[in-house]
Amino acid sequence: MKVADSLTESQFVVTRLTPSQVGALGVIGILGEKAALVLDAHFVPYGKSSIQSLAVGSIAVGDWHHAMVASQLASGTREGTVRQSHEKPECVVLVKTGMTSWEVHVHGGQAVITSLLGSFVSAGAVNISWGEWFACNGNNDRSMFVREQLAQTDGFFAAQILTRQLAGYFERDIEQVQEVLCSSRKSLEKLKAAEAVINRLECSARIGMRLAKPWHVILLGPVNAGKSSLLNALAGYARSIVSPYAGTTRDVLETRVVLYGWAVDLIDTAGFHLENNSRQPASKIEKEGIERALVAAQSADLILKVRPINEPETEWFSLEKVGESHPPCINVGTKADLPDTKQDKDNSHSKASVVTSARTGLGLDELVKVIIETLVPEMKDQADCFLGGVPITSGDRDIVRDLHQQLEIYSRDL
Ligand SMILES: Nc1nc2c(ncn2[C@@H]2O[C@H](COP(=O)(O)OP(=O)(O)OP(=O)(O)O)[C@@H](O)[C@H]2O)c(=O)[nH]1
Ligand SMILES: [Mg+2]
Repeated sequence: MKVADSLTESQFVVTRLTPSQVGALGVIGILGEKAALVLDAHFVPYGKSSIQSLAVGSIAVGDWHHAMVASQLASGTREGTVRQSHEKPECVVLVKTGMTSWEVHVHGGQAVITSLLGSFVSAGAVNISWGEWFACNGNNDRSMFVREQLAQTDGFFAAQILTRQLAGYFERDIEQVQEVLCSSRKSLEKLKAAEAVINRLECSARIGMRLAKPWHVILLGPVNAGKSSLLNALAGYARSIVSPYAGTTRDVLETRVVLYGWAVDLIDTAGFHLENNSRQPASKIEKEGIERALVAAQSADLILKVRPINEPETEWFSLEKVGESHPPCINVGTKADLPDTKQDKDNSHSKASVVTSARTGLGLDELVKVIIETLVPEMKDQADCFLGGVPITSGDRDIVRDLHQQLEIYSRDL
C-alpha cells in the first residue's frame, strides 16, 4: 500500500489496517523517520538482510521481540544491543512500502497487534484510524466510502460488488458512456451500447445504495406456529427458545445470517393469539410483545407469515395491522412432517407459498430461494446487472441520471 501523500515525513503515525476483531491476519501501517529506529529495535530478520538494506517494495521475514524499544531508544544505541526479552518472539513479515513507511504483517490475535501498536506509540507515534490513513492516502471520497462499506458488510455478494467498485468498474462504465456522448460521429450502434450500460447501472442502483445494510426479514404468526423453530433451522443453531407452550417468545429477537450470499437479519416475534379466545387470552406481556412485533414489521423488508399446515386455518392476523403499505409477504407453512389433523389438506398447502418442516429440513432451501428472489429480484431478472459498475452513493445515482438524460438528447439527433 502506498503511504499518505498528505502525511508529512516529520509525522510519526501508526494504524491498524485490518479489522479490530480477531482475524487470521493482522496488518499495521507505520509512517515516519523514527519508524526504522523502532523496527530495528524490535525486528530481527531471518537470514542476512537488515532493514537498512531493504529496498522500497521488498519484504523481510523475521522475529518481532515485544519488550525492547524503551531501553534502546532511550540510550539511542541500536548496534550491539543484546536482545534481552524473555517473551517468545512473533514471526512477522515486514514490508517497506515507501522511504519512511512500512507495514508489519502478523497473525491476527488481539494481544500481539495491541503490543505492536503500543511499541510505536510509546516511541512517540500517534495511533490514527485506518480511515484517516486511507483518507490521506490519495483515496477519493468514493473509494473511502467503498472501503468503509466493505469493512461493515457481511454478505458475499455485497463484498463482491464493493470490491469491483474499488477496482474502478463504475468509473469505467461512466467513461464508456461519456465517450459515446463526446464522439463527433454519432451512431445507433454506439447509442445502444451506451444505453445498455445505463440500464445496467439503473437496475443495480437500488441494491447498490444499501449494500452494507442487511435485509430485515420478520416472522409473524400465531403462538406455537413454529416461528422460533423455523428461525433456528434457518440460522443453523438454537438461537431462539422453542417450547410447546403457547407464548414462549415475548420480545423481538434479531439474528444475523447469510442466505445465498446476502446478509439477512431474521426477526423472531411474539405469537398472535386468536382474537376473543377466552381459553387462551394473551397476557399483558404478550400483548406488549405483539405490539412490538407490529412496529418491527413496519420497517422490515419482508414478512414471513407463518402458519402450521396441519391445523385448521384461522384468520389470526391481517397484514393491514402492519399498515397500508406493508412490506411484501411470503406465506410459509410449517410442521409439514406432522400428520394432517384437518380435512382440506390440498387447500392448506396451496395457500402456503412454501411448505417447510423445521424438524426434517423439508422446504428450507426452497424458502431461502424464495426469500432472496423476493428481496433481490434483480438477481433473477437481470443477472448481469451486478457484474460491472454499481451506483453506491446518491452522487453516483445523479451521474447516471444525468447521463441518461444526455443519451435521450443524443438519440433525438440521430
Ligand atoms: N413436528 C414438528 N414440530 C415443530 C416444528 N416446528 C416447531 N415444532 C414444535 O412446535 C412447538 C412450538 O414451536 P416454537 O418454534 O416455539 O413456536 P413459536 O411460533 O415460536 O411459538 P411462540 O413463541 O409461543 O409464539 C414446539 O413444541 C416445537 O418443537 C416442526 O417443523 N415439526
Ligand atoms: Mg417463539
